[in-house]
Amino acid sequence: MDYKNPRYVSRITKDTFALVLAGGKGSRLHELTNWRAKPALYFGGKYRIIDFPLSNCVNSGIRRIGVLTQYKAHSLVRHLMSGWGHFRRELGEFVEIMPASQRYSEDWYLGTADAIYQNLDIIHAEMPKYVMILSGDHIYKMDYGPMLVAHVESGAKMTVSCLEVPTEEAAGAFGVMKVDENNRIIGFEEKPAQPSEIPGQPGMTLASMGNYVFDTEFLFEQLQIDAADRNSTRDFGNDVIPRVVDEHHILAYPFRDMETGARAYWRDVGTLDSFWEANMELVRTTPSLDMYGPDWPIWTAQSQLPPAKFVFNSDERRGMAVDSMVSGGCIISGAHINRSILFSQVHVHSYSEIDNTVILPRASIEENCRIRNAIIDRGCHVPAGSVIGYDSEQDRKNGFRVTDKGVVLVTRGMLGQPEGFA
Ligand code: ADQ
Ligand code: ADP
Repeated sequence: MDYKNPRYVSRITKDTFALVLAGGKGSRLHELTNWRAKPALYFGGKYRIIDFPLSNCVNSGIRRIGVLTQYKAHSLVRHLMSGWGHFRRELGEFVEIMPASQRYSEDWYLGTADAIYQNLDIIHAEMPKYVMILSGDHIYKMDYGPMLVAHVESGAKMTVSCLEVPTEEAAGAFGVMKVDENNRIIGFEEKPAQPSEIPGQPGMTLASMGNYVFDTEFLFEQLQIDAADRNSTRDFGNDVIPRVVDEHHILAYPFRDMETGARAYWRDVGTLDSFWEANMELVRTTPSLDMYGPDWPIWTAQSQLPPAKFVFNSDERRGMAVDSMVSGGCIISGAHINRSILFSQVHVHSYSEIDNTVILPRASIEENCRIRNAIIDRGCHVPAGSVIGYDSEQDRKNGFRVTDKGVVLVTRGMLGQPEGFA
């Protein structure tokens, strides 16, 4: 192929079908994922995590997208329908929801490879040259075009995107690979307790991001082999990748910052602490994730809401927010908000003080509350005078969840209010 032709990359992205895996449970997020799948988790004041891989696809020119859903998919489906339903099939563009629907077996999706296997006929009907399989769980901005080009030019059958991460972070958490001087993968282990280090870089490990490009024919062939293997857990990381690396040309694609070539921003917000930290990072003066630049917009579903409102209360006490992000439909009346993120339609009433807190949509904080280092779930009604985040023991007694790092999670269930609708 003529890679000097400027249409080269767009021809490859056009020939790609992206499948976003969005069925995961995210069990270390505890009650925050009781009613929603991890990809439906809120992030950054107005987004859900799934918006990041989907926006990456659209910005990269991949416009045939399937989202594989399973666990607690209601709020995810609602979000996809209201925010991502405007693509036009007649132009060859779509975002389609692909729920587990027992088309090939009596089972739900077993592992990630089975989730793709159960949709092979749908993929076949699209006849893409390449299939890109993406995790719906991560926050990052990535142009998938260069990864696809690297895949095509290397002649590999499959390409795995990877990052250099500290070895202690990788242990038990990520798939870990060894590569040769041409980035060909020569060894892969899923979540080893003691990951191997990168030669010449002590303390660092090459980790899989859980994003894969396949030649379509190779994917079909390997998924059939996997389905016939009675010992397989039907997972890409556990079964498919370790099986193919010895016999086939599998490429590692190192993901780097698009502009600087430095270590890229990528967050797996798998725990309450990392969820809280990743949100809190955004209210820094210059956060490492820039969502304000025009060149790589993150799209989302948004409702029609009035602007955020800040009011003096009747005693002339200012309603104000500093070092904070406040979304549409919020009303801050005589309350002080510091280093916090307020999603849409949050109301905070007089004499309340909120610090270092993430407040999800439609929560209301009544008068005279003091809240810090907390995550307040969607729709919580926090009663007047509540004190949260100042005394871990008291917080636990009140039924809230307190993490090792002292972040407090408050959900409707913990407040004795009706749950569900996430
Ligand atoms: P994990 O993230 O632990 O490791 P997994 O739990 O299988 O792997 O989740 C991968 C993606 O698939 C997530 O987006 C999840 O929501 C989704 N998913 C999980 N089970 C599913 C199912 N049955 N149906 C549909 N979707 C499902 C993977 C790789 C590692 C890699 C890390 C990076 O296996 O090698 O290092 O991702 O985070
Ligand atoms: P508080 O009891 O904390 O003072 P209130 O709910 O009484 O909070 O609201 C105080 C002020 O906030 C109101 O006087 C008004 O200016 C503004 N406000 C509250 N709710 C609304 C609303 N629905 N629409 C517009 N402004 C509102």
